[in-house]
Amino acid sequence: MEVLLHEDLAALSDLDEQSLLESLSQRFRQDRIYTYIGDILVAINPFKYLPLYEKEVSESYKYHEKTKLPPHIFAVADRAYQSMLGRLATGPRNQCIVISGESGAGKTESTKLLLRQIMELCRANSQLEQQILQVNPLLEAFGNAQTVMNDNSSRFGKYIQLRFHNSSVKGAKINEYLLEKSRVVHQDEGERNFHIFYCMLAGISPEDKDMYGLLDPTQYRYLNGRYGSEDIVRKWGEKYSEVCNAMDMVGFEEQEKVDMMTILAGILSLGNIMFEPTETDALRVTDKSMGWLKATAGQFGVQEEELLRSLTCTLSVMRGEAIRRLHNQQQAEDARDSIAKVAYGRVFGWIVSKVNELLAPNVDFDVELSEIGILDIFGFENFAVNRFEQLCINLANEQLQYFFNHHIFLMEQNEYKEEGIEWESISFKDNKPILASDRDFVDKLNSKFKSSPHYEVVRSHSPLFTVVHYAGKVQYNGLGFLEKNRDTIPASIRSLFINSVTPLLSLLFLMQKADDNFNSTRKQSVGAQFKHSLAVLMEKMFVASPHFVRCIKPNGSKLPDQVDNKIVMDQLRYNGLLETIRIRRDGFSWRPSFKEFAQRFNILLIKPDLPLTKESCMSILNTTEIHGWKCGSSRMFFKYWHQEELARLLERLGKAALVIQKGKGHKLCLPE
Ligand code: AOV
Ligand code: MG
Repeated sequence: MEVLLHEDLAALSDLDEQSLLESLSQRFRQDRIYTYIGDILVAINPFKYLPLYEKEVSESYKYHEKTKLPPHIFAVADRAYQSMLGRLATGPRNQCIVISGESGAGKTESTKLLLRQIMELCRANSQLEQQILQVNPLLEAFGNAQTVMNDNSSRFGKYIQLRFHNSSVKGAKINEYLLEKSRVVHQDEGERNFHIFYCMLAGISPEDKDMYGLLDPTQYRYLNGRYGSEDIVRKWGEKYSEVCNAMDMVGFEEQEKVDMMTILAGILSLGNIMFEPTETDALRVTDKSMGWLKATAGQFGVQEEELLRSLTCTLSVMRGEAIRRLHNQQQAEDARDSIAKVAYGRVFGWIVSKVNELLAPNVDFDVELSEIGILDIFGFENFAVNRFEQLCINLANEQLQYFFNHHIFLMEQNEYKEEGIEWESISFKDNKPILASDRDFVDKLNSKFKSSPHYEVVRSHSPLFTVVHYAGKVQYNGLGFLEKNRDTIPASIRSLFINSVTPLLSLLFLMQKADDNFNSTRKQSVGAQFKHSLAVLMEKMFVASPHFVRCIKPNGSKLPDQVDNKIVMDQLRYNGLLETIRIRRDGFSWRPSFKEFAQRFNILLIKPDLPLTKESCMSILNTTEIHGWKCGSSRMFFKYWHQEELARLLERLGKAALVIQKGKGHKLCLPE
């Protein structure tokens, strides 16, 4: 049926939930994973290789007309790039591409494809281009891990800002959000630690293995004593060379790499240190793990006694007197785990800042750069046990959904009202209340939110509570929330590392000290910091022109060629896709002010000194064959396809001007 194969769902006259699902799954069964809703791209994860990204395909989507080629992620790249340069119907502006979808829906793969295609579009400086492309494998190795929902799940969020001067890329900047550090010391059933540990163990040469003091992978408690089949190990080995290669390309120095691997080896050894009580109050390291203590001290480049001290007791200063409090077994284990987490977190943070240093645009201070940002966060998650990390991750997704709602529904419909455009309002599920009420999520949740429709009190001995998210209910376990939210490191641990003979390790903790002095005395909680960084991100995104990619997961088993109707329907519903189709079909997604429009298109009337008024806009449009636009009190209202039509007219005019120049003043004729 022709209708079912439609490439742009916003062009369909009437669509209900069921036929939307059928349209998408019918297309999916023919390996057409991409579909437009107006200017929004829906992408269904194929979970298999598709010949969609070859060189020829990439070429064909460069500077193409949207309607001439099937929907594609490369088309989004093209549109963002052309819009940034002001080559489409609007003047040049910063752009952002917002990719959303639940865990395993294909956000990170889409991000990589977008980056690749944008680099293809701006071919300028091949070394910088390679550096930018290598950042992803590097960050993925350290920041991704296998979860039950995705074998390559991003355990951090990232916003990649590509910086351009005119049409060529000049540099890039990565912002990272909330790495899930707890994974270093604990993984639930069916999950793994960060990829880099397995890659390192599989790919390292025997000599290096000795040098770093690495032993058999099954020995390490932080890896749950699990490794992998021969096949998997071979793949990890290959990945390790890729990561090393990426580090070289991006510009890391040999010594920095060695230090990094040594710290990782130290983290693994540290995890094997176990404690037992003695007859006195004191605690001691078990005989069996004395070797691990020694190994850790060696790998971290610190004194063994000092390491032991920071594990077994806390030093505090009271009225000028140093007081030593001995740890019990639990406290010692917590201290061990927090050292591991903080060391790993620092290495990751350092990689990101080093990448930013290496990729910073090398231009004069006064050169104005434009930007395309790509947002790839961790998708919505609902596991058997949901902890502090899941709450933060899901909160970030709420924020994104809000951004989408704001742009697609709120802003647009408000403008219709303000400008007197007749409009039958489309309702959407507003998720703002949940964002407004998260302020003190760690404590007093029950008393505070018991009457909220987005919150459910759970009657249980464990500290459980349920949040009704836009994407479904998730029950969280509050155990460990406070500690994770605080995330402080004892001074003794900091000074332990500052004194390390491993230059990188001491640098990582010196950096923190400088930060602390700078940031006044009050340290923000993890939740507060995260909220703050999200707010900064949103601010940045609100002033750019957004492009949306909505990723959909076809089934819960990571399998190709299978559509689970319930799973897909849930996503269509909570993404608000049906409402999106309606607003794109009936609405006016492009709304330039009279001034903006007249300035840009007065050339169609060949009258450069046209006043920038409503009347001028109308006369410009009356010379074209464009229909269906409306006029408000201060701006014009266009359908999403009008932008392309007008851009095409401009382009034809540009070509015509060339013809005139060549023919020395023949009469104006638009080439077909
Ligand atoms: P995510 O980023 O959305 O999840 P990924 O982008 O990592 O999801 O995709 C998960 C897996 O799906 C990938 O590892 C691929 O195997 C497969 N996949 C995704 N897109 C494609 C594609 N276009 N072609 C072929 N295979 C694909 V998470 O990071 O978990 O939220 O935190
Ligand atoms: Mg991802």
